[in-house]
Amino acid sequence: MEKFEKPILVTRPFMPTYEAFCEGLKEIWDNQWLTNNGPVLQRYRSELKNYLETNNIGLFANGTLALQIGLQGLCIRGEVITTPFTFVATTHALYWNQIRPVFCDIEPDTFNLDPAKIEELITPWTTAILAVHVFGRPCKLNALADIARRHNLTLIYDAAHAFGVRVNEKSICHYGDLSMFSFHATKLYHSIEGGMLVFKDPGLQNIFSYLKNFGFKNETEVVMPGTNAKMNELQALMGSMMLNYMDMLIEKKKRIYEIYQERLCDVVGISFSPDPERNVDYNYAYVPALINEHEFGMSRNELHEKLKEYNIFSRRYFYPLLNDLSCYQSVAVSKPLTVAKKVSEQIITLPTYADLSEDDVHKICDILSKIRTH
Ligand code: T4K
Repeated sequence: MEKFEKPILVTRPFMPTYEAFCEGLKEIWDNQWLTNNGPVLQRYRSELKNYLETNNIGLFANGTLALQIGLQGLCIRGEVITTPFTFVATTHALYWNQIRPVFCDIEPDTFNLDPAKIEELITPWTTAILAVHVFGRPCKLNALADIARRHNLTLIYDAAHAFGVRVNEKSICHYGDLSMFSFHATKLYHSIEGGMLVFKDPGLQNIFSYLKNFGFKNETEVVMPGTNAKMNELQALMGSMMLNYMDMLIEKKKRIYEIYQERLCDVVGISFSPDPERNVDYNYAYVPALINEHEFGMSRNELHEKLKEYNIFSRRYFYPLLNDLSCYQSVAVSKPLTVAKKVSEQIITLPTYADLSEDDVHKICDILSKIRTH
């Protein structure tokens, strides 16, 4: 089988046309206003409020800074129960706030924090749960809310992958005390770089605004030692334009996901998570698959390398587990992370992006089947 002529990457950002973006840039040039809560950002914030049906949002330069500021604004301290199966930024945000991460195992089907394993990790120092909707799959929202309520813990979601996901016909941002969304270029929906916090307590609005702008309350008053985490006008323009494409993007990614599932469900050694529950409108942001080495006849790592021979660049999101990274090896792990370890060794995320053609998805499936047979 022929290799792809051009590299097939795990993702490519969707973009409005060059002409349309330039048209939008005119307003920014006319305004001579590039950042610091400019008019395009203000308009974009209103659009997002309508889209998400909430007033309590804050926009940031990226998701990592948003999460750091979210934790800081909520005054989270001590220990936070979180997942080791996520992007490094989740745990980094805890560390930047001098919070100790307590890693908890995950569920084998959703790859999200396992609610059944959280309570045994709660200590007098536990202040919050930081769960991640991994690959946009919603966590067990009711179970987590119940644990948080019974133990008086703040419930925070890293929803970096979950923009566009709805549960019970409302945006996933409405669950928990605070959710962080990443608008990075590699996400289904993006603003080049960007991040958003959505929160329950409207009183946090001012605190987040101060924290992302050096702590300025007005020209002369600095009320807290903030940082610089502002979203600029070009990011806001991209984010605003991209909102118009949300339905199309989800539809395209859904079709790609379905082709992979239909074509690969019979390939021995490759498996997918069960479909999300019926009350979930999923965003199909990623295509994660598990490779069972014994059944597939090749390890996940070998497959990841083999695909490169065909010019296909899959990714191993998320491997290694965070507790195995050199920077987090000193974090004590008190309970086994058996499921997380296994998933992290078997996971492979396959290419998916809006302008990946259906023919190319079929070809990737043909190549995977061929590799399995040989
Ligand atoms: N929490 C979670 C759970 C997250 O997944 C993330 C970010 C965060 C927090 C933090 O949010 P941000 O601060 O990033 O807003 C990528 C992204 O950089 C990162 O945003 C994302 N998660 C993570 C899962 O994936 P890398 O290191 O894999 O990116 P990179 O540069 O290797 O790009 C991936 C693929 O996309 C490559 O094949 C190249 C292609 N690509 C990339 C860019 C940037 C393009 O074709 N065009 C582009 O412009 O981390």
